[in-house]
Amino acid sequence: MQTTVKHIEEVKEAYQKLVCRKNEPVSKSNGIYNRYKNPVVTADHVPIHWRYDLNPETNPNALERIGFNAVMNSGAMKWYNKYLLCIRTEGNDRKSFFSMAESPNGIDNFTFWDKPCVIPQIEGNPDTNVYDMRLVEHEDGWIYGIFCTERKDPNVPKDDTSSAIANAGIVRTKDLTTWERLPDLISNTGQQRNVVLHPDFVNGKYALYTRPQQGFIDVGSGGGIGLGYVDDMTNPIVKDERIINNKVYHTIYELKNGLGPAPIKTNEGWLHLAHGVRNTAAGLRYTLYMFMTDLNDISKVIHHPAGYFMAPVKEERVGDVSNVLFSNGWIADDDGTVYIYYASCDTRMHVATSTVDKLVDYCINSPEDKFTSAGSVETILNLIDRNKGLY
Ligand code: M1P
Repeated sequence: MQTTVKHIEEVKEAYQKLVCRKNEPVSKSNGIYNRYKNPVVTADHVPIHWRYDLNPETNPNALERIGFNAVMNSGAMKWYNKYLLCIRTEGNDRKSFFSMAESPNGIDNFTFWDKPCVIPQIEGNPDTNVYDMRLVEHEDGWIYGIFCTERKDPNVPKDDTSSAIANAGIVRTKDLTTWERLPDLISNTGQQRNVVLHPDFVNGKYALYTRPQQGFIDVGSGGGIGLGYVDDMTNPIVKDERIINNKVYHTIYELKNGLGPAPIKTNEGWLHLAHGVRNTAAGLRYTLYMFMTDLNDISKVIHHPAGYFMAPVKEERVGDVSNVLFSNGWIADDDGTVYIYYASCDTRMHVATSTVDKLVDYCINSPEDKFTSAGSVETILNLIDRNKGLY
C-alpha cells in the first residue's frame, strides 16, 4: 500500500511541476510572431483524476486506468479574464472529445477544468468521434461551438470498417458548461469539415465558412474555403454556398484547405488564419496561411500573402501525424496582442504571439503569389531593387 501511495504522490508531483512550468518566447523570430519554448498543453496535462483510480483499495498497484494519447486542435476564447482552450483530447481508445482548460496569461499554466465537456447526442444518430471545435461568441449573445462529427458511412459494405462521413455538429452555450445541441449542418455540397461561424450577422443572417468535400479524407472536386448563409441556427440549412478561397495547383494549399478560427475584425479588413495541405513524397504537409477579406463584403479576399505563415519546425515536425500544423483557435486581446494556438502533428498544443497591427501589416504588405518560379524571382528582384543603397 505504501508503494502505491508513493507512486501516486510522485505522479502528482510531476504533474504540478508540469502545469506550473513557466513558458518563454524563443529568441528567433521573423518579426511577425514569436514562438514559445514549451508546448502549452500536452497529453501529460490531462488531470490525474481522469487517469488514475486514486482509491488504494480498488487500485492497489496504482496503475493508470485510462490513458490519453494526444491533445490538439483547440478552439480558444477569452472568458472572464482567463485564456480558455476547448481542447481536442484524444484517449488511447482513439476517441476525441472536448475539454476546457484555462490559463491566467495565455502562454503557460494551463489547467483543465474538473470534467470533460458533455456534448448532447442527436437521437438516433450518435457521433462516433468529435473534434476540432471552433468557439465563437456570436453577436446574437450565444457562444457557438462548431465541430466535426464523424460517423461510419452507412452506404459501404459491412466489411469496410474505415469509410466515414464527416459533417459539422453544432452546440451553443452561455456558460461553457451546459451545451445545447442543435441539428447538424444541412448543406447540399457533400461532406463538411472545418466549418466556422462568422461572429457578426451579415444582412441579418448567420454566415458560415465551410469546406465541402466529396470523401472523408479526399476533397475530390470539392474543397476550397466556402461561405454560405443560414437563417436560423436551430434549422441550419446552408444557402448560397460558394467558394471564396480555392485550392490552387503547386501551392501550399494545392490539395485542400480549411479555415482555422473565426476571423478577427480590424479597421482594414477581416484577418483569416487557415491551413493548406500539399502533397509530398513523404505524405501530406499541413501548414498555416493567412488572408484578409473585405469589411463590407466578407466573400471578397482583398489580401493574400504568398506561401505559408507558419510551418512545423524542430520538434513540431514529428508526432502521430507528422508534418502537420493545424489551428482552430486564436485570441485577440484588448491590448492588441494575438495569441495563436496551434497543434503540431495531431499531438500537442503550442502558442505563438503577435499583434493585430503586425498581422495586418503582414497580410497587406507581404508579396502575393505569382504562381511560377519566374514570378517568385521577379518578386525577390523587386525587393532587392528597393533595398539599393540600404544593404
Ligand atoms: O491530420 C491532420 C488533420 O486532418 C484533418 O484536417 P483536414 O480535414 O483539413 O484534412 C482533420 O482530421 C484534423 O483534425 C487533422 O489535424
